[in-house]
Amino acid sequence: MTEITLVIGNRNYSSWSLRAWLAARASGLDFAVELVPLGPPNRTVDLDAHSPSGRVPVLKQGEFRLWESLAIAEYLADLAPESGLWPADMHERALARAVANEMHAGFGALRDGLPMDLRADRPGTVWGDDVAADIRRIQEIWCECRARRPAGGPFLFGAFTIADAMYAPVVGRFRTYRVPVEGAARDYMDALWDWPAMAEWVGEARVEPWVIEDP
Ligand SMILES: N[C@@H](CCC(=O)N[C@@H](CS)C(=O)NCC(=O)O)C(=O)O
Repeated sequence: MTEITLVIGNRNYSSWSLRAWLAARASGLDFAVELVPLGPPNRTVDLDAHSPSGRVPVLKQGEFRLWESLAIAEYLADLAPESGLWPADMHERALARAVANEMHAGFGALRDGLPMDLRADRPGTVWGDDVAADIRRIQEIWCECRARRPAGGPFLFGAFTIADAMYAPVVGRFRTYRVPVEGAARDYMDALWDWPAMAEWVGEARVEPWVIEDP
């Protein structure tokens, strides 16, 4: 197979890159990583040279370019159908797609109000009603998925799927901003945070040199 390269942004800040990278890891496929530092004053590369949308992540394979984290994850699932990136059961798969899409298309208040900054610890952050509504809905999704007691692991549909990749940056945000989370939602958060691929990404984020003052 032609080599796959995933172009990502700074691990500490680039939540969409994290999603695609986790999906790539879970696919079991070999892939290379090219990191383009984002944000002033770190940016030295024109993203348009890599990405039709001017955004990361981008998957490169030969001449092929694929942007949009969810499309990248879908492509990886097609390349590695045995990896379980989507649940095998048709109804579970449909639900996994629904919650993954809900994240990809929504929760703008949370994404704007509590930006991903994995290294940071920001107790005392105050957020508005729109962010609180996003936080409530996300915990509802997590608890409903876990309440169905999916077999195969501690994730939303049991074993790790693209749905978990989509929510991984939210776990980082909830930790950074000390969002109160209890019960099944807390167990899910802890499992995702401790997942070896997530721990590897966070470890690398901690030692990155770049700082974005206002992510
Ligand atoms: N909907 C896109 C969002 C991609 C996106 O917004 N990426 C950010 C980094 S997390 C970016 O490239 N920003 C451009 C910049 O910082 O200049 C996806 O799912 O991949």
